Amino acid sequence: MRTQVLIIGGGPSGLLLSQLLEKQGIDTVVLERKTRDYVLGRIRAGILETGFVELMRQAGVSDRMDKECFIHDGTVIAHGDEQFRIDFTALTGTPVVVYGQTELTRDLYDAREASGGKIIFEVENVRIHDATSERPHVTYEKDGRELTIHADYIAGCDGFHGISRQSIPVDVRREYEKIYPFGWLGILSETPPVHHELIYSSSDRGFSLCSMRNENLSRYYIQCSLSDRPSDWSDQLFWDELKRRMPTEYTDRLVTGPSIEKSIAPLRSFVTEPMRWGRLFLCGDAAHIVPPTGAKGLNTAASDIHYLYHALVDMLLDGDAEGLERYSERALARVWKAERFSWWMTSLLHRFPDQSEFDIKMQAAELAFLQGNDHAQISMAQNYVGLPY
Ligand code: RFL
Ligand code: PHB
Repeated sequence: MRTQVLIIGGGPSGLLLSQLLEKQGIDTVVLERKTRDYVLGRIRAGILETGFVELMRQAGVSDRMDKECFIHDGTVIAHGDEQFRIDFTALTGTPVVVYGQTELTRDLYDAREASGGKIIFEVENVRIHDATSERPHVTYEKDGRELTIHADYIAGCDGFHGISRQSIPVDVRREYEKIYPFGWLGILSETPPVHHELIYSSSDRGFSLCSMRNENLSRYYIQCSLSDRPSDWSDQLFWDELKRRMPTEYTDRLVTGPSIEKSIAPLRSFVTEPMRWGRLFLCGDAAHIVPPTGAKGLNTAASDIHYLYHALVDMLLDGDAEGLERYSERALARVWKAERFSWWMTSLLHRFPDQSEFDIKMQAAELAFLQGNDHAQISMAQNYVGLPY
């Protein structure tokens, strides 16, 4: 088989790239290790920058999102019993959009399937060959048979644990990493959200976040120990701990109920450089990870897709290679800013095991400064709603 762009990974990055390219008449094949239902079972991002929403519109897959999403003009930041609101729209002219990664991925799968898109599920042993030559190809196994696809270009959209990044020789790759000494325990529950906007809370007992998917579906997180297992936390224990970490104003209003999903995510910052090796281009979590505190992971994947999509269109339709040549540099310039913001929000709002009394005072002073200073709020809001592409 042969295709113009072979995409490894059928998560949001790979599907969005495939959908955008096919709309321009560029042929793609997507290889996905899992089943569609498995991919849709992963509960992840909830907050989209408007740049992402715009890409979904360009890809022609925004109808349901435009109807069902929620626009958030701001967010609440709480510390102890103090709280303040960052008004994104007043400070930057731009809100953020609440629409779950699960729904967005479902819309992308539906669109690819409706237009006969080639997505091959349950592939194993994907290997990239001759990425630095004019004729790269990929081999994989499906139902016990080995198959080969030749491509002009390969997009590595296979997430943090994928094979694309690992295919780049170690002497070419430079990796930067920070592991945080805690995780997030998240639950999804069919209850109305406690507040119409998100509440990010820093408390003596650790961080918590009240988020949502719709009027009757709430997403809550609490900072937990890396050694915790979801089974250590009954629903009752989770709700009790969440209440202790929220401002008391909200605890009486919190509607609790059975969790329909419960999972723990470790927190990590990670970047690999460069994001290109010959004809292989890395996108999204395959190249970088952020802790979820700034809601930047999926949104940074989207900016990679924006740069790569335009670069591939310029090359394949007009023979202009400039975008591909500069892809890694352009993508990384934005990635590092999202890394900085996510690290900053994480450092500001969590309790660290080795924190001194001084460190805690520094966090409190920084929160007080953010609360009282318009310039600090503008900077936070600009980063949260998304820096320009
Ligand atoms: P994904 O979603 O991991 O998809 C990669 C796909 O590749 C497949 N795959 C392979 N396929 C073929 N061959 C192989 N060898 C393969 N290896 C892997 C996998 O099965 C999978 O289907 O990466 P992608 O597409 O780059 O998307 C990235 C986002 O999923 C991620 O950045 C976000 O979920 C991060 N994130 C958030 N991002 C935001 O922008 N806003 C948020 O509010 C937000 N909240 C979150 C988050 C991530 C979280 N967790 C669980 C880490 C909240 C949480 C709790
Ligand atoms: C979510 O709703 O899952 C969510 C929202 C904001 C974040 C992280 C996760 O910063």
